[in-house]
Amino acid sequence: MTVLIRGGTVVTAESSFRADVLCAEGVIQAIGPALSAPAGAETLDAGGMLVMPGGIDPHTHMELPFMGTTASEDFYTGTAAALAGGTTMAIDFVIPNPGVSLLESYQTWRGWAEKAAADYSFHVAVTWWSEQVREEMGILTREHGVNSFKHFMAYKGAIMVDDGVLLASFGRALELGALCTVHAENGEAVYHLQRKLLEAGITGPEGHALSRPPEVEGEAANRAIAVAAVLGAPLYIVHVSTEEATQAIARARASGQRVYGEVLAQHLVIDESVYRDPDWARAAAHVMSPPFRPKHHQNALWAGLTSGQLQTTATDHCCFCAPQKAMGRDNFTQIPNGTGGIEDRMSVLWHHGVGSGRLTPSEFVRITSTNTAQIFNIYPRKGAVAVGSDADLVLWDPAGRRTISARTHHQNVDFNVFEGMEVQGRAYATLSQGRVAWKDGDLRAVRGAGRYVDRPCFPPYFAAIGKRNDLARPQAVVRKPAVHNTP
Ligand code: URQ
Ligand code: ZN
Ligand code: ZN
Repeated sequence: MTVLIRGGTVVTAESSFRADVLCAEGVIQAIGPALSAPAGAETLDAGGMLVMPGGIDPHTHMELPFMGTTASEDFYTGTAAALAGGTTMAIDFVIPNPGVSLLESYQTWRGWAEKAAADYSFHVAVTWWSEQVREEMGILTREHGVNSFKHFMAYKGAIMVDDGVLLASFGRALELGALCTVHAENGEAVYHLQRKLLEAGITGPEGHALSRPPEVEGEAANRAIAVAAVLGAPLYIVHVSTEEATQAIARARASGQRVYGEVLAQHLVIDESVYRDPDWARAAAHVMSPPFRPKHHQNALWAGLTSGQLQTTATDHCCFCAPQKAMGRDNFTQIPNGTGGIEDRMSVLWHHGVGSGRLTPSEFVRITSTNTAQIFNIYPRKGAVAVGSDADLVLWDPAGRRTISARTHHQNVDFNVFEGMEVQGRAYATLSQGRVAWKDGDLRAVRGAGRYVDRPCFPPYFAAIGKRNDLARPQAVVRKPAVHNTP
């Protein structure tokens, strides 16, 4: 398959420039003015459009077994919907139940993901600790291309881990050259508040937000940062939703600590008023953790992205349909947590980010693709428009308008948290491995075409960390043996 993208403006994390792009055999073969189309090539007219690296979503949960049910989006439908929105790769999560082998769980998730229509990779969650976990982390990094390990500081009684596990696991990951990520909410505080709210007779979705106030995220973010600092380990905090956590990350980064922050498209534009919706199902459809926040937190998150204090954007795409959400009809703690967004992230961020002047087109590319590729060490294979990079590209129509709706989206869920949102900026065409998978409303996703992407350990920033830790290493003090003057 050879595709010539003609007449577009290439936008990278660094710059924008007019150039044609020639793709063949799954990679970018040439970039330059007035390229000629080889015989048999498909030519895409990109006049008036931007040619950007395909979006990378570093946080999804396709077909996740969770809270007594399974997320409704599977690896095929979810990656197909991603392609329709200009996202060409997802990094999903292997989440072993406590006590279950990480390696066996990884093989299970690999099996599920074989149906994917676009490239994918996996963070692996450390949900318990033992010598076996330590050993399997090594095998996963050495033999399976895993370079990131997730830790849930929430979900007490299920997948939550304590500080002892954080210390052991962060230390092990540091040895292996792998990055640790955290879901930063104080799970003990959430559990305590859940009990108090239920005792007070608050059972509706509003209880979910009340049980997870911003302080619960702020405390956990600070604690995870402190644990990482003690060990000299880098840290990545997923779905940062509050001013408190944003400030914690900014303080850590200002001190020279290597901490990265991720923001969900949903948390940037939806606020906690959704939980006061008189319609129970609509309120419950917004139950996710961390919950949607009072509006002022959005300003902090946008400022974090504009200033570079927060680096990546994601969706935490974890979908549950109305009957599933209704499992918590009488008790908000039993509403499966999760919302979707993988198809709409790019449009929402372009409209509210670039359209509002908060982001330049290059900054948009940085936070939707390039930063994620660099942090998870798959750059420039991914997240770049460069000769030799994978031909994962989006032809972005900055003038294209659409109204987001569950009635028209390709996601396998009966609700869209951005329902009714009118956005300007849309994917006109999406190339995955150099093949046109989406073009002007025509979805040509191929089940099983997606590849598992190995992510090597020791990203470039680990070398810097190694030097910094060596400098900080405590030196043994050699003392002369005490001399005792015998009386
Ligand atoms: O916590 C997560 O990231 C997973 C379980 C998805 N659910 C959610 O509410 N964010
Ligand atoms: Zn989470
Ligand atoms: Zn998640």
